[in-house]
Amino acid sequence: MNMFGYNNLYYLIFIIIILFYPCFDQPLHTCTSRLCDDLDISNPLDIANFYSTLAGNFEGVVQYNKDNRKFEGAKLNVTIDDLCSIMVNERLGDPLARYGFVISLLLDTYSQKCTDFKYDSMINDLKKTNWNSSAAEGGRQWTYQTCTEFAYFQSSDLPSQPFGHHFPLNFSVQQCMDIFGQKFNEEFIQIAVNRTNINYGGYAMKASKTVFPNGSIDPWHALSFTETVSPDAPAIYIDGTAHCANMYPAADTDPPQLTQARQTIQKLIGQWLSE
Ligand SMILES: *[C@@H]1O[C@H](CO)[C@@H](O)[C@H](O)[C@H]1NC(C)=O
Ligand SMILES: *[C@@H]1O[C@H](CO)[C@@H](O)[C@H](O)[C@H]1NC(C)=O
Ligand SMILES: *[C@@H]1O[C@H](CO)[C@@H](O)[C@H](O)[C@H]1NC(C)=O
Ligand SMILES: *[C@@H]1O[C@H](CO)[C@@H](O)[C@H](O)[C@H]1NC(C)=O
Ligand SMILES: *[C@H]1O[C@@H](CO)[C@H](O)[C@@H](O)[C@@H]1NC(C)=O
Repeated sequence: MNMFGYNNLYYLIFIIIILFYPCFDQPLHTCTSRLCDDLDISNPLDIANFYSTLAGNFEGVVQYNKDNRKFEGAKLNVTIDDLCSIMVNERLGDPLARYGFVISLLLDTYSQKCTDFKYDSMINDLKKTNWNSSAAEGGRQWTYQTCTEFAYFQSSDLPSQPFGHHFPLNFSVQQCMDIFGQKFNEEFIQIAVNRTNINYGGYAMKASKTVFPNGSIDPWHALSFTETVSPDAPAIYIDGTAHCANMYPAADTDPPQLTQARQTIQKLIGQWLSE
């Protein structure tokens, strides 16, 4: 089955027209790759950011799969099923070409003309402290927390994954230093993470009247409690949902286990408030 339920051939023609329509007034190669700039292979930080940005297309879709964030203006309506139906569709060309279709789909979804992979432009954006800058929506704050509390970096160090190995841990460390200052180096971050674990207890955390909900397809669940350790701090591991699914408004399309999780959380909070 394909994304729109049409016959595959019509679907292919439709996709080609949609994707290449903006190309008709420019050289085809600049359009099919849809890069904002030419890639300078002698610039390792651009290369790292290029690979990291491309992988980010998948990371974002997985993290936010089928969530109910529309109410807050979220534009992402592409799902894991959509990406998989493109990646297994041999009519779209070899796997690299299919990856290209995924990238185009995501650019269109976010109303972006091209992939901006320039390291310096990313750093300059994340340095902006004005409340009206795009980094103020959370990108800068989250990055600061990774550099000073968590180090939850999305790196390419895992050996068995398909996105290449060009954005290792030190690429994230480099960003901390370039955005916030040279003192935010690897040693600083390690000390900061140790401090966080001492403050909160890490996996030996002594929490009470706390619920730990997580979704099974949200990669972030790996950092949480997915099994109840203490009866006064239950874990709720929701089968088949993505990041923070239980925190968004309910919808008729929600799977029953998500509805159930919300009810359990509500009951627990009610119980704790009445104690
Ligand atoms: C997803 O959003 C894009 C851009 O906002 C829109 O053009 C497209 O029709 C939407 N697709 C679906 C399946 O809702
Ligand atoms: C954002 O705020 C700054 C400082 O208040 C102002 O100079 C700038 O023009 C604003 N930019 C936009 C895009 O509104
Ligand atoms: C990260 O480490 C790799 C391998 O040791 C090295 O080639 C690269 O230059 C380093 N990158 C940064 C940004 O320090
Ligand atoms: C951080 O904690 C780990 C584990 O307890 C320890 O091995 C490491 O030496 C600590 N590192 C720093 C920089 O304090
Ligand atoms: C569960 O995992 C933790 C650790 O990664 C995240 O911080 C939480 O946001 C997540 N919780 C939900 C509701 O998705």
